[in-house]
Amino acid sequence: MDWTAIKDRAISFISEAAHRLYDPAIRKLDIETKEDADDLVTENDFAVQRFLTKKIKEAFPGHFVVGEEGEHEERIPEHTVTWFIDPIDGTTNYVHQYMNFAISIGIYFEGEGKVGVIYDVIADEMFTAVKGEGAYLNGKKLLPRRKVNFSQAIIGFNARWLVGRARPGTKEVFAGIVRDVRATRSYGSASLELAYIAAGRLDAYVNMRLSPWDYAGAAVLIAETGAECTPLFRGDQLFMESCTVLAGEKHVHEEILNRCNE
Ligand code: 2AM
Ligand code: CA
Ligand code: CA
Ligand code: CA
Repeated sequence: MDWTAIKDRAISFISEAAHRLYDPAIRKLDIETKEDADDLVTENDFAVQRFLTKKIKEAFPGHFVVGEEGEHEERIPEHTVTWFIDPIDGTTNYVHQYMNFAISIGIYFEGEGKVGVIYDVIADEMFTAVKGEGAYLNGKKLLPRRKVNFSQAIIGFNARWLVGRARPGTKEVFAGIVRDVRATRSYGSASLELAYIAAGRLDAYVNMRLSPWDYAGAAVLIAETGAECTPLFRGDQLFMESCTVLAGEKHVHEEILNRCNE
């Protein structure tokens, strides 16, 4: 399989899809809520999902698509190339801030991440990776992550979720982590925050509950820069329905993992 060619197609699908998100005037149309009053979705989430799915199915009829705004009943067939797509990652930002939202694609085969493409529409930053070929930002190769001292680490997380969805004891552990690192950040788009680890802008990112389309693409970028992406709790498994996620430069990742699993 020519993963580089498939990556180039993914880039062109995303670039085309992004056009419908450029106009701030249409972004607030038809806002609905999902699980709770703060879990937003817009008509454009569905429109981008439909557009990408159509493009993928036309170009690669045998491939399987799993997307946030799609139907999920079907099991992923074995030996099938699977595209995990998040049509808008950071919908709250899309609605309220009109920055820091992305279109994310991760392409997997036989359980392995092969391609990751994440596009920050407003910043015009295209993060791409093909397994074994390195990770890139707007065509420029990202350097392998070098060791970061914990006391100098910048970590990203959503404070509201860390408090609201923590397991017993986790809040206290995180209070210690927040004290010991250099700074914390929260951008509100998991795929971008994870891509920032590959780009060296964040040294770790934690989320108490993500779905595969949130991190599938970024996990390929992260692996290509020698960083780690795992569940936060030992024994959990990525790519289940929803999962905790801890990604980071190896040393920082290990420190957080150890503290959370003691
Ligand atoms: P979304 O915008 O595609 O829903 C916000 O901290 C980040 O978590 C976003 O990347 C958001 O993706 C993701 N997320 C995953 N599940 C969510 C949920 N139930 N409610 C809000 N954000 C969610
Ligand atoms: Ca959502
Ligand atoms: Ca998402
Ligand atoms: Ca989404």
